[in-house]
Amino acid sequence: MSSRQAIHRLDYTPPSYLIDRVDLTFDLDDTQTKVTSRLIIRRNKDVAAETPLVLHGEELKLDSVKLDGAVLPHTAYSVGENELTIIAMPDDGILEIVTVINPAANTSLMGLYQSNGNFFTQCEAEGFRKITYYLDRPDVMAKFTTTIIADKTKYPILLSNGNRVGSGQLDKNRHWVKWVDPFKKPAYLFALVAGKLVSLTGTHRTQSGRNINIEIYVEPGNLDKCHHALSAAQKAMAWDEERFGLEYDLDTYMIVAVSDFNMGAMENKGLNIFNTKFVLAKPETATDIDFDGIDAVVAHEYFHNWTGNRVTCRDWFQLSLKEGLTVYRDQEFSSDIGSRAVQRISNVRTLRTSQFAEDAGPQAHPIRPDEYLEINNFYTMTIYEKGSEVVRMYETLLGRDGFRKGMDLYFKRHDGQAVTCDDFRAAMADANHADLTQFERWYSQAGTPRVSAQGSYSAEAQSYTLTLTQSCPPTPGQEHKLPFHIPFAIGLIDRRGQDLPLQLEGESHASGTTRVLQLREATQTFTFTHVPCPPVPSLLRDFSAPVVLEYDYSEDELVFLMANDSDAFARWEAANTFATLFIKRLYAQDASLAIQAPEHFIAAYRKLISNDKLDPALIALMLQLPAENYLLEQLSDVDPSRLALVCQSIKQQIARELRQELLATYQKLNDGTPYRYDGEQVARRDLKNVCLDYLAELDEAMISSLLADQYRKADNMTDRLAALRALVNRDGGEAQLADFAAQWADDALVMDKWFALQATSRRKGTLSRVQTLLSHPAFSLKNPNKVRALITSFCVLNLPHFHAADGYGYAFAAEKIIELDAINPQIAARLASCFNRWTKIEPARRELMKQELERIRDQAGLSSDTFEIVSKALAA
Ligand code: B3K
Ligand code: ZN
Repeated sequence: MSSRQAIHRLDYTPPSYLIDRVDLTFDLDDTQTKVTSRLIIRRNKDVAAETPLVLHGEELKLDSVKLDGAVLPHTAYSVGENELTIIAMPDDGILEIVTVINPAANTSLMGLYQSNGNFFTQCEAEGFRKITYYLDRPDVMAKFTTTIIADKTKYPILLSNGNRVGSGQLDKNRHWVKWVDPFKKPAYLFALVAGKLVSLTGTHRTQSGRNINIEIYVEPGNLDKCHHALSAAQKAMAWDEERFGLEYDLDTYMIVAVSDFNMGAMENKGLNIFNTKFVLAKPETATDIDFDGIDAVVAHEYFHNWTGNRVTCRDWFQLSLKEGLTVYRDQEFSSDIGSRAVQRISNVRTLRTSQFAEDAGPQAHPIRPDEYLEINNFYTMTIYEKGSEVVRMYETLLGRDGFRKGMDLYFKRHDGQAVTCDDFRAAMADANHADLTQFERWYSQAGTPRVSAQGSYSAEAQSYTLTLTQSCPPTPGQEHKLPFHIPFAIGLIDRRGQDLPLQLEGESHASGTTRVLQLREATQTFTFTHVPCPPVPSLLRDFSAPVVLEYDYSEDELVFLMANDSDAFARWEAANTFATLFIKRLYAQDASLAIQAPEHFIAAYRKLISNDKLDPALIALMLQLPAENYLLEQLSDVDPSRLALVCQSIKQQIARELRQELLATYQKLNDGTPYRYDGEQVARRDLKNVCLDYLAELDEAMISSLLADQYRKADNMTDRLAALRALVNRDGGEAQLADFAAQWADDALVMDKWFALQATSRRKGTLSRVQTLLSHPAFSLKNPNKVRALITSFCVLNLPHFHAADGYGYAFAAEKIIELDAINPQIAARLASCFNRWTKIEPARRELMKQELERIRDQAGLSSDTFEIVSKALAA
């Protein structure tokens, strides 16, 4: 267990020593892998202090240390729990360190570990120190050479970063392969893979005419599920050349899929390692969402080659420098290869449901945090998703060309360096001669700003005046906030539903129908002239800033915007705002009163379902009620069971009143077309399955057979799973669940879906079924995908069962967090976040949640990962 010492951003000092070259030799063995590391080290001349050389290391058995070829006596170094100190390190020298590690016993999935008998590594953020002693910090960048020695039968494929430069046979059926990475890199980008793997290969020809080999490695039997990932890599390479002028820099780009992995994927130089979930897909096993996810994650990891690898982070506080930027890039990629509007709405929905909650809770932190106990806890929605919104705001403020100029300058200045968020902002400002000083507050202040808007129309002056006022609630350690620089996009719509040309006071003519206002003060007023009639304002178009908008729309105005707004995000937002308003009202009303959604909301939905001019995917998004977790954030002293009941009753009412339209649309779209993953078909399936989801609320034999039919006849997982989900929630779907498990028993990713469906079921007895499933042969607490499928989905998505009034849901979560903490602290800490919003819940349950948090906190030997999450939650 690492010590519970907070690390502070402002304590950063440059490294006292630098490493120019690393030569690694791995002699692979299940329990005794020998790692020989030869480091060419020199003192950092820019640092004055005469310090000893302190190398990081964790859970290592030190075998020997040599300096310039001579074995060092024990008096020349000291070994601590987490470091190796070379007491009198000369100004430069060659250090050779031999350590022995036990990959078979490594359940944390950090460092070198085994999965299904093969070897894999995960080094970000601080996993390299579990392989050998090293200066394991991102600002130490070196050129790596890696030789891997292993049994030839068990491990025919031996991979590492860079180019394969040699191979040969050894005695005892062993062989070796040598890899050289010509680019210097921090240790967190090191990777090694060894095992029995097969590969699908393809090529990409760059704009400058180079041929890149793309190789996707998977376990035998999975080759038929790699084609989508391969085409995703090809699309991503072409897109980055086209949009940002960035080409791949090695001759081979490798992706390896592994089933035991803590997160989605990892951008190791030239050798990306992926969770199987983001590689393996074919229509029978993967849903449309899975296919989208593969496109996004493959692109994300590939894009890191420039934003993360060529230009990396100086220290881990700068994590959003690479993550926010790379998420922005993958979102743009997905928008360009699919529907921009759908992509934007989906991203905003995720941001508001999960990141806004994080920003309002005990773990709130700025996108560039000031301190942490455990860096792995900071791979958060804030760093990634809000980080991406902050990058997007540069584009909104500077325009697409201005943003590109900033990116070009960033690479020109910093290629090969480890830099900070300030360096990125400076490149954007300098390339555009823009003043982005105030913009820095997006990096230093946590919390979601609120912008309240008030409009008034003057018939006499033919003008419309908008007053914007911003504020930001306190967050842990930050009581008072200063005003942000907020790009606020707006349109004005006339009574016929047409966008008005916009002319701000002082301008000589109108330009455009959407304008980005620059809000910098606490309160600012903007006046539009030449406005012929009272307009309906369309505010925060395209969600131009990650803020909460407050504007007192009437229900009529919301219905009007739902039908007329030319901005797809704002149009969806009108439906979302309307639904949120009345759900909150119905939740708060006396429990004995009937739960009835307003008639004109139902009427607006009726029109929407049958609108054949709108993209079906957009209709599908607008027809979905706000997520329960999003609603929970807007309430206090919440009774989660009542909230779930209100949402369910409204769904039933919509299904009853719009039965005819839903059924007609369902039948029209369920036309038996063979499955294809393309934009048009995905959109049609989305809408079809949203209709099905409503219809499943109706207790009718006809609907039962419709669901059973869809389950049976589907030629793809999207439709099959949609039917099964509805069946499981309606009547248990026992027959189909058994059929599904029998068919897919050997496909781990499909079984994850099977576990998740049951964990999120709203039927009685769900917790006890989840507990029984823990002993299912396909379940393992050591596999993060399984934990997420069965346990995390229950705790995060199943509001009524996780928050059962008897507290059994909470006790179950705590027990699993404690059990997991001993196996894999990162996964335990992630799961522990399900208690984050305990102060939002009504007093009786709140007390039960608090007791469980205390039980976890007081557990002997708790990891600093879980301790950090739980102790911060308790401090709320
Ligand atoms: N950079 C990795 C995440 C590493 C997480 C370490 N706990 C994946 C990504 O964001 O692309
Ligand atoms: Zn990333």
